[in-house]
Amino acid sequence: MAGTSSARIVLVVVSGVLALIGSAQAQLQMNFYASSCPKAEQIVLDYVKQNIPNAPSLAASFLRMHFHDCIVRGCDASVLLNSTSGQVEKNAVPNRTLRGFDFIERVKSLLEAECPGVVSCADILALVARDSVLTTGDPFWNVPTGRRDGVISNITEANANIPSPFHNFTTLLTLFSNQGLNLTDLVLLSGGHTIGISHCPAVSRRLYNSTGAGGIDPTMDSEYAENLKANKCKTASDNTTILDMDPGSRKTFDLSYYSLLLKRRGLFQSDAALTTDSTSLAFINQLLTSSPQFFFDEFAKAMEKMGRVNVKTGSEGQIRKQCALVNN
Ligand code: HEM
Ligand SMILES: *[C@@H]1O[C@H](CO)[C@@H](O)[C@H](O)[C@H]1NC(C)=O
Ligand SMILES: *[C@@H]1O[C@H](CO)[C@@H](O)[C@H](O)[C@H]1NC(C)=O
Ligand SMILES: *[C@@H]1O[C@H](CO)[C@@H](O)[C@H](O)[C@H]1NC(C)=O
Ligand SMILES: *[C@@H]1O[C@H](CO)[C@@H](O)[C@H](O)[C@H]1NC(C)=O
Ligand SMILES: *[C@@H]1O[C@H](CO)[C@@H](O)[C@H](O)[C@H]1NC(C)=O
Ligand SMILES: *[C@@H]1O[C@H](CO)[C@@H](O)[C@H](O)[C@H]1NC(C)=O
Ligand SMILES: CC(=O)N[C@H]1CO[C@H](CO)[C@@H](O)[C@@H]1O
Repeated sequence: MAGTSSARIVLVVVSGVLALIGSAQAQLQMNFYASSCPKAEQIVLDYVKQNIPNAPSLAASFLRMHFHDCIVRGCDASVLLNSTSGQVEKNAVPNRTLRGFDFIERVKSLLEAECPGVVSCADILALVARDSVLTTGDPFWNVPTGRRDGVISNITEANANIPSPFHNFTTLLTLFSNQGLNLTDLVLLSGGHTIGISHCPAVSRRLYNSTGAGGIDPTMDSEYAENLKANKCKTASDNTTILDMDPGSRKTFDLSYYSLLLKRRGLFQSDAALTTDSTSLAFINQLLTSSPQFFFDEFAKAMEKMGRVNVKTGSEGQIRKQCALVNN
């Protein structure tokens, strides 16, 4: 009896240690490429610093691209893959407005020249997103590295997992929870909408096809809605006009996104939805009554957490040679 149970304890201890080793291997770490490609992170940063000032609007696109990558099959650069079938994530509705794929590919080619086959596209995207947002001033977040690239990209999964601007709070929280992200992460990461642009189709329904007067969504500030109809989305079918996500402050990472939400001037139903849940609303109020630095610090934690979603590490996946193509 005693022999069996001590053997059992040994087994438990041994498997515990193995699990620890396993999970240690499976973790991202700061400066993962320190010995395999010491200049990697500097090369990314230099390229971003040199080129984002010529195309500053790409910073927002990379932040969004990183999110779309992580929320479908984990942060594995699946969003970057091309296909001849037109059935990859890139082709999914929410991805049609992503910009900057060629920029990522150019960073990749610099890193392939420096250390071939070492730095993953998933890490490159995570670093480019962080470094390019930092060109707006704030915030900074840690990007532990060691992600590996996936080999599958599937349009159906992108359409199913990427939240839509028409989703309500329950659906948004479900989609985030499916990836191990919680309500706090949902509110903080939605704060990414403090920078960048959108197009009319994401908001037309709220302007032209809702239950309120003139087809306006009654949960949207009517003055804001009338203004968008008069000056931006002049017809219900406009699919080209660009809108600021955070009018007046789309280039600055700040709290104004949350202030607008309380004024019922969130652009999408999904933005407005954050005020429909009492816990979420209380957190928005907390953000607004704290210093911007509190938002930056919390946002940074949420970004680091998002960057760990279902990552492939160790010997999983591969290190692509080109970000748009699986190695053959
Ligand atoms: C919560 C659910 C979310 C929904 C429903 C959503 C939806 C959208 C939509 C519809 C656009 C406009 C696309 C266009 O028409 O061009 C957009 C833009 C953007 N989103 Fe989100 N998003 C969500 C969460 C996030 C998160 C978590 C981040 C990053 C942390 C993010 C960052 C951005 C950025 C930076 C833009 C501007 C992109 C640009 O300027 O090209 N979004 N989002
Ligand atoms: C894409 O994913 C969907 C849903 O998981 C699955 O039914 C479909 O077979 C996948 N497509 C391919 C080409 O693997
Ligand atoms: C949210 O949307 C889902 C899917 O459209 C729907 O089933 C659900 O009833 C909605 N929830 C609320 C609270 O409106
Ligand atoms: C969400 O997770 C973070 C840790 O990642 C935690 O600090 C926060 O309290 C959680 N929020 C909720 C609503 O559970
Ligand atoms: C208006 O909304 C209804 C119900 O949501 C939908 O069936 C219809 O297709 C929409 N019309 C337009 C022009 O978007
Ligand atoms: C915009 O709408 C026009 C006319 O309906 C259509 O031909 C075009 O493909 C649409 N463009 C996009 C980007 O969806
Ligand atoms: C991937 O597709 C884009 C857009 O169609 C194209 O510009 C790019 O050259 C392709 N990349 C590769 C490596 O084939
Ligand atoms: C950036 C990108 O790849 N956009 C594609 C999104 O999907 C549409 C339609 O499937 C393609 O035409 C775009 O090229």
